[in-house]
Amino acid sequence: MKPVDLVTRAPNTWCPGCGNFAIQHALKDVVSGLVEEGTPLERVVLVTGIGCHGKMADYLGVNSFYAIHGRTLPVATGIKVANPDLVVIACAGDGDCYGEGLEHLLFAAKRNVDVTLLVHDNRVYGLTTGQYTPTSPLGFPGRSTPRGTPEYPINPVELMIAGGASWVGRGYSRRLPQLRGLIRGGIRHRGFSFLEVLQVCATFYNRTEYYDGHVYDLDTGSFPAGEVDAALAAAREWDYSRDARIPLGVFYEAVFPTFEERLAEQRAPGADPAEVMRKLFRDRT
Ligand SMILES: Cc1ncc(C[n+]2csc(CCOP(=O)(O)OP(=O)(O)O)c2C)c(N)n1
Ligand SMILES: [Mg+2]
Repeated sequence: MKPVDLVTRAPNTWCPGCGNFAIQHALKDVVSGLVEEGTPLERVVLVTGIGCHGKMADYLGVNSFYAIHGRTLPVATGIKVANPDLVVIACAGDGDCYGEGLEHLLFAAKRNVDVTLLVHDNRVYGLTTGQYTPTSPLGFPGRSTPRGTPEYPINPVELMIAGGASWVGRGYSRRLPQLRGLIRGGIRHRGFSFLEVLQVCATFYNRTEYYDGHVYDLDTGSFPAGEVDAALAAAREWDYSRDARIPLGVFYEAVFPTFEERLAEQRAPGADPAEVMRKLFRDRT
């Protein structure tokens, strides 16, 4: 199967220059690579939220589910728990996932459900034409904040490391080869993979020049991806408002049993609940 086989015939309504095109290409290449390596396409499921990013469900020829705004992760979690053999990928927006769906994000990390989440972080409500989101910078002059938002943004990479996500990365829609590798790494990781993708919104918040001039790659050779303190320090290098270098790559990676594996252990015929709990406690520490 060639990557292009996964592009549907649905008319594409993303704006010219939208970073979603690159994310779509990266995802398409990675999924077709999985299929070449032997994963049947029927086992891949894409769940999206509502927003420009959500159109990925229309444009990628894989089994997909359009969740409602903010509810991408509960749907993805349900699919994975019901059928752990599936490869579940979720595409969410920053408004979708860091605003209305924030509690679901924290719970997906806490549970360590084996889902790969890509957040298309254009730092704006794209589909509803330009309101500020939780990652818009201080002073963002959006449609709903013409005088500039007086709120500080959240730093989702920091939040996810602190929230217990077992794989945390950041990519950029104009660094395509790296983005492919990050998506592949997130899918290979057994557990919750959180991939923040800085995405150019060509129409409402075009940060192309800024990102191009500030991103750099974490040194994968020497960066200790299993250490929370080092990961947090790297995540804090840029706070989504101030002028600073922006690290890209894998910040954190740890392996421990997934939500669905723990559920299966508890429910195994003849399992002793107290012994299962003792084992789970040992596995996590
Ligand atoms: C439950 C619910 N709340 C709000 C909306 C309105 N709504 C649709 S898309 C959107 C914002 C999308 O922004 P984001 O998630 O950042 O996605 P983008 O369009 O930027 O990709 C909102 C608020 C909705 N459709 N449903
Ligand atoms: Mg957005």
